[in-house]
Amino acid sequence: MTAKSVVFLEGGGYLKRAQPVQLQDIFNKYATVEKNGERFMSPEDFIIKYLGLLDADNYNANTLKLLASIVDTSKDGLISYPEFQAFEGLLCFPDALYKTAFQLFDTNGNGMVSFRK
Ligand SMILES: [Ca+2]
Repeated sequence: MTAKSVVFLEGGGYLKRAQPVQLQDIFNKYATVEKNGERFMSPEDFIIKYLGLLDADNYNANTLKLLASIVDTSKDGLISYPEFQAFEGLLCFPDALYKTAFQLFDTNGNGMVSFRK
């Protein structure tokens, strides 16, 4: 595997499932967008600040969009608390995590991911 994929899979300890109350606190801490009284995370809030997956000063906008779209199931460009919660739940299942990681690296959509050995 490439160094990048290892970073994603380990992901700074976020695999530990948070309790609902903590989860709401975590979400509010990172959510910078407010719309109609509801808080949302922007793709930057979620991918860069929360997950720390990309370098804040030097990231690919397409990669950011791709990563955020996995969680943004309503495809409105913002991550709501229910979407965030669903993602946290998803990460409890290693298979789902690998599938997500696979989709991330299968950027040309051919179902194949090539890792240099
Ligand atoms: Ca959304």
